[in-house]
Amino acid sequence: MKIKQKTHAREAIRLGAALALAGAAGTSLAAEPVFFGPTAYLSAADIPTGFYLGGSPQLLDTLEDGSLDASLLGSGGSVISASFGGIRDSVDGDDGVIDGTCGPQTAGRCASWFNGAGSSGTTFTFAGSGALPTAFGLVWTDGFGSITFSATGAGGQSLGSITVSGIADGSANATTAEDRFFGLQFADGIHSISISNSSGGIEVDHIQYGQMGQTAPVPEPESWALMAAGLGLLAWRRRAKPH
Ligand SMILES: [Ca+2]
Ligand SMILES: [Ca+2]
Ligand SMILES: [Ca+2]
Repeated sequence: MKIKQKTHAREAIRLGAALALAGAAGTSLAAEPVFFGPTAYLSAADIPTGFYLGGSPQLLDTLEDGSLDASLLGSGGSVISASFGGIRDSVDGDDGVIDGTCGPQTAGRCASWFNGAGSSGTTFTFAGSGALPTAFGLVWTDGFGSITFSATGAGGQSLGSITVSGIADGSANATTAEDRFFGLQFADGIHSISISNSSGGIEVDHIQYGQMGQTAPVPEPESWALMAAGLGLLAWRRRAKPH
């Protein structure tokens, strides 16, 4: 009997921990910026799972029509296409084939956005009608050094930034294995996103926005196991309770 009581006490502690975890998951529903990336991106199929509600953006601007969509205001650079020659670097799939490049070999295709001064950065601001996007991202396709991605909210407030290094391959010849998606979800609305790199020019593509998908971080597998154990114990206790 004594041993059994001890076991119950231990299980009660486990149950308490599981419920505390569940509570913590609940509080994460409050609006906080969630950064996505950098993740490899060769076509729109590489948009991270859960980034958009329903899986698709409201706008995905490949820039292949030679201009930035009217719902976006771009500063720091401009759209470049065939006339720019061999150093333009578009998302790989924009020429219809994932083959490690999207550049000068494909006439009339493979447009991107280029800013010769990467350290001064490039900003895309939502200028459309209607509600601000709650998921906003782009694909960095070329540059040197470290990369910084940041965003602002509805009131112009900073939503934070991430800086990463070790991604740039040092080639300016439209190679795509280095290309990375950067994005941000923020339930209260995102006004603009900015990206810069520490030296040389910067090139981006697939500027995109929509409404955010997944609204809370997915618990780690151990947390799921613990919660399942807690719920299982609850069920057992209900069954075991004398009537
Ligand atoms: Ca290609
Ligand atoms: Ca493109
Ligand atoms: Ca590249």
